[in-house]
Amino acid sequence: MSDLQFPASFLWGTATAAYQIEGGVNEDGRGASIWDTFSKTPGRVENGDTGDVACDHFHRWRDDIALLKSLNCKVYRFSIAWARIFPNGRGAVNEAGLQFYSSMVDELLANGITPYVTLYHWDLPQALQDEDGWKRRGIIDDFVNYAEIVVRALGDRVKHWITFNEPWVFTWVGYVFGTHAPGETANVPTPALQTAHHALVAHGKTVERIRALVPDAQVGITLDLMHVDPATMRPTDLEAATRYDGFRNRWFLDPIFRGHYPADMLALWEEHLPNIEPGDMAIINAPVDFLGINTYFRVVAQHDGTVPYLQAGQVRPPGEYTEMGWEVYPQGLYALLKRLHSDYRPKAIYITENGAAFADTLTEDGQVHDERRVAYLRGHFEAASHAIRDGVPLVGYFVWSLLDNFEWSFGYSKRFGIVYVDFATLKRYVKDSGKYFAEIAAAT
Ligand code: IFM
Repeated sequence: MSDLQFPASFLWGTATAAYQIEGGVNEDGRGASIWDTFSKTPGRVENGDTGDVACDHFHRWRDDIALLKSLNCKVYRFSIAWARIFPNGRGAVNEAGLQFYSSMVDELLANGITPYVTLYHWDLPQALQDEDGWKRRGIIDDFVNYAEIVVRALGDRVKHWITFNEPWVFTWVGYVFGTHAPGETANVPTPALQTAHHALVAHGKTVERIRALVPDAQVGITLDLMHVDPATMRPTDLEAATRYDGFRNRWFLDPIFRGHYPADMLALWEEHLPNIEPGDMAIINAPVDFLGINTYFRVVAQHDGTVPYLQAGQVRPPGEYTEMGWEVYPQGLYALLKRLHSDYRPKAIYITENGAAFADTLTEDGQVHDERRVAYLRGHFEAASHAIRDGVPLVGYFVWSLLDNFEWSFGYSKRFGIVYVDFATLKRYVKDSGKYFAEIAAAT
């Protein structure tokens, strides 16, 4: 089986997120989230799709956990919908929401699967967005309070916590580019930098709060990171690649691991900086037990004077691309892992998401022969195995995703699952990639 070598302790699993799979949006007292509002706004999501039903995981979670077990998952990463716990973002706790996740945790543990819980995977309660969402500094306390309630309820059994999923995405795409909820746009980076700063401070405070509540907890954050290559060796392109890396990677890594924003980016965005209060950077710099990385592609950057506030854009090298238009480039995963280890020395690294969207076909006998996804996974598993061989403390790998699901503004048009979902019947079919994953997970 090629040259895959993982230590016996390596943790294989899959990842999902609440809004993308749960459905049941009006059940058991759940409040509205920004993704309910956004997806119901005409023109925002392809085909008018919403998460109202999604994969109906809210009703089928026991079967889905059986599926995880059949795939030999040792670990499972899922997120909590804030609006199930606090329908209005804060105030009275909705006990039914806590009970839903508590039962899931029990079922996972009964099946020998360790839960990894993400506290925020983009579905902000709409009530908090009505108060300016992540732009308002007070949201930091709202988040910490929400996290505390969840951790108090589950922390006796859940020992692995991820504060945020991909803060770059929900701040830049939600508050500057406008193609994710809440759909705001700006022609300066300030709203992204301000909302990201609030999320980072909330992260640091939550790390400390979780440790105080659950002394044996492992706490980390998940960042969306990528290897960046320059398009040419011209100085302008080399500098553009450095800026792109600052924009996508270092703006988050530096404060978390070094306690300051990167100096070159502070200079570049001098006129657009967020309000930073005394003590904030030390809070953000709270030691984490692990770094989670979501990584799918590399970026090849070139100088582009037409791109405001960055003067850097992407080129599309020849090669293979997924349905998302993302380059298939496993060498980038190896390079990224090596670089994170040498530059930031996290105690442990998890790949908290990696996978690919391809156009799948369900055969009449219920098979999905997704050989391109199998090849994508094999290439990335090899890169991960080489990184471990070369000293990177990579301890686990969560494939994105368990199920085909609601892919945000693309609706159900992009399939990332290693299990196919027929959205007409909601029936699940394990794809060839699921079978391949199960073999690898069993062999480790
Ligand atoms: O579906 C998303 C997920 O919610 C966050 N990371 C990237 C995935 C694929 O786009």
